[in-house]
Amino acid sequence: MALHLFYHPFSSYCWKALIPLYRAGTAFQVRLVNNGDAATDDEWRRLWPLAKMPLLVDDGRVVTEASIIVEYLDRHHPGSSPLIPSDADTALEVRALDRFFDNYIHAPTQAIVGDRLRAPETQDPVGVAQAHDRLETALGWLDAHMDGRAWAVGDAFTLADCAAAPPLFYSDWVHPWRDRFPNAAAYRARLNATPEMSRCIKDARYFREYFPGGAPDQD
Ligand SMILES: N[C@@H](CCC(=O)N[C@@H](CS)C(=O)NCC(=O)O)C(=O)O
Repeated sequence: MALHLFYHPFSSYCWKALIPLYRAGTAFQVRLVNNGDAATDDEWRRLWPLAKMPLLVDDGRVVTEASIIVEYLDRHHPGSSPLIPSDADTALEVRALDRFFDNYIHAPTQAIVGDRLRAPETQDPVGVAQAHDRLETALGWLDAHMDGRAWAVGDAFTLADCAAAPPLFYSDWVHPWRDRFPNAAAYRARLNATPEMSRCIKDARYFREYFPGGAPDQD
């Protein structure tokens, strides 16, 4: 099989790449990393020394960064509806929202989780407080943006929604927010109910006990 995805089922950025694969029903070779298989981990690090997942390899072509993987899949292994709109200005809006979700929802969520993995003497309470503030501001903006909308941009599911679904899922675990931002919460629920996200959530359930600080007993 030509298409290989190096990933872990519990990784939020990997969900972002899995969503378009599942949507399109694209067959791919599962390459589980950080899961006890040293040979696969070595191959992953050799292909991408920064050792970030997801990593896509298509017939030897290495594709890094989740946003680029989604765009690559949309171009080379498309589903029935495009994830990047054909209208150039709408495509810019989609990419802007993709950056919003990565930089202002995903990054602070990762910062809070990452801090929990540090030894107490190297923890960074100031950075964690800033991450909570950043999340609160970003979610407030998103709540107003989602008023009257089903998806992040226009009427169709796009790259922006692939970017939104994983960090909206996990951010609520570390910074419970759903009662304060009802439009964003309804959007999160809509995303979680898609077949692709339902599959990601189900496949990751086994790993929940490893969530730093403990996973809440809810999706
Ligand atoms: N900018 C990267 C971020 C990917 C990322 O942070 N992936 C995490 C998992 S969610 C990872 O690789 N963690 C492993 C590590 O940092 O060692 C992207 O968009 O793909």
